Amino acid sequence: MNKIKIFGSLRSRASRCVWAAEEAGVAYELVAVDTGKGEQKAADYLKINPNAHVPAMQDGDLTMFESLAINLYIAKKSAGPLAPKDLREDALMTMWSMWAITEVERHAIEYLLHTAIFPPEKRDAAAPQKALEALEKPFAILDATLAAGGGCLVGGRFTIADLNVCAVAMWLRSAPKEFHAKFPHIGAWIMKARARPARQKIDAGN
Ligand SMILES: N[C@@H](CCC(=O)N[C@@H](CS)C(=O)NCC(=O)O)C(=O)O
Repeated sequence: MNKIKIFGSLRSRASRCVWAAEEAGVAYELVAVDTGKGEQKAADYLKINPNAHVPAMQDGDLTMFESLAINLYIAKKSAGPLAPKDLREDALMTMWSMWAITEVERHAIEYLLHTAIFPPEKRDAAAPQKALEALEKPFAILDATLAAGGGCLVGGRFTIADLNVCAVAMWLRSAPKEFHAKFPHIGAWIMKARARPARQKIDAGN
């Protein structure tokens, strides 16, 4: 089987795609694009991802951007347990992936920017609390869904829906324990996901 190419680094959202490829058993090559050096703006890379972001993915003549869409593709390419087994599961896995990006990621990134990424002088002291408040509603929905689904989002097994949502929810790992205490099912689900051999490989390489 030809290797798919994943562009980026394990310190970027490309790690989500590497995690998916490892879980799915899809052969891949991680092609280094270092955003710290501005390599996402190089003319050759812009032909692959005109958004000047990582990750991007190439499989033969298919080129994709958007990490969670790439992951849905990787799961379906593998046709294993990570992938939807029918149209209904496909619909739900797409729904959860879009939900993670629209309802969770924008607040999670605000939290990270103002607690870790921005230099201290650029941080807004009120932003982390505001982000956590905005996350209460989506996290309550996620927590209740996991409680009802036996610790999984779709189909009673670990799927690309869990991986995609978890990869985003993990960004809140440094949030205060009072925040996490409100969502015990999310905490248990993230711990289980982190213990998966495919995820451990990513964390070890990071
Ligand atoms: N929605 C995109 C976001 C991609 C994104 O913003 N990637 C970051 C790295 S994690 C990036 O390329 N940053 C460099 C830049 O924006 O110049 C996805 O999930 O793939």
